[in-house]
Amino acid sequence: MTTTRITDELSLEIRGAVALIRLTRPAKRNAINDSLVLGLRDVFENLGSEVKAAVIEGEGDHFCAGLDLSELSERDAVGGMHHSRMWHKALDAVQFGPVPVVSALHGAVVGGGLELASATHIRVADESTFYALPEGSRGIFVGGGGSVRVPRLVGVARMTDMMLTGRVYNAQDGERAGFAQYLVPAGQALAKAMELAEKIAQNAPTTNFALTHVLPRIADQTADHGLMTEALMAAIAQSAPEAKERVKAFLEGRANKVRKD
Ligand code: 1HE
Repeated sequence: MTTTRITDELSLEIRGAVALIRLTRPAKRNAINDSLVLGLRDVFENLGSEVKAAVIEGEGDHFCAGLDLSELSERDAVGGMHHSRMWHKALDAVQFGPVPVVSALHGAVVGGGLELASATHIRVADESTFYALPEGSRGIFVGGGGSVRVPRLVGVARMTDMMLTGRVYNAQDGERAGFAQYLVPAGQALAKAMELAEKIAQNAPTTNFALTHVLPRIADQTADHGLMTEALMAAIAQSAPEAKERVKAFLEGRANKVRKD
């Protein structure tokens, strides 16, 4: 296990085939300043080929308090647009990077913290988690991809309500609404996220690519175009030697069966 400090606010630990990326700014509730957002982009653009899956977590009592509001006041409109585009690049690097990403959530997952979580592919929340978009009450708007990604998780109506009224979702309601796919007891999000990431790391790389890069594009296409993209991806996936070997293993009784828990 090696831990590398990426910036003052971010560290990277390699645990076998899983990269564990940690927000390390607990005194400021892991609020995301420019250094942190650029660090996130750099980490995901430079993961080594030994890494097959990643986990993001936050140090301290909260996953992330969103944008560092202390950096907001100096920007004019043009500066604001470039700042938002910088977040877009960084969170695109998370969503469309080389590996599937699991976020381990606890405490506040708010504002830009929710935007970061929604750029990951699987969200595991513990019972202390809460979700909010306080941008509405601060007189601002989301700028880190939230208007694109959050409605895809929970719908436009819920996001509108959260921003207009300041509504906060607790962990249980948040899971039901679709913010997280997994809900675990307090303190267990990281362990569950690592378990899932280790499993994901064993998938065929073509499958992981199809799910992280192709599926979201298909979801944005018309049905007719989506079905064509699906056919192309299906043909590429099934023609890979690894797919043939995995199917053969099942037919010969050497692979796992599907079992309910
Ligand atoms: C911060 C930030 C921040 C905390 N920027 N400094 N996000 C928000 O509007 C959420 C603002 N934060 C909160 O509501 C609360 O801090 C929490 C619920 C997350 C945590 O509460 P608590 O009681 O544990 O901590 P605290 O005492 O409020 O904060 C501890 C310190 O962190 C304090 O600084 P200190 O120097 O007085 O110790 C806070 O000022 C600091 N801090 N959150 C800067 N966000 C790409 S666009 C995205 C747009 C957004 O994300 S807007 C939403 C911003």
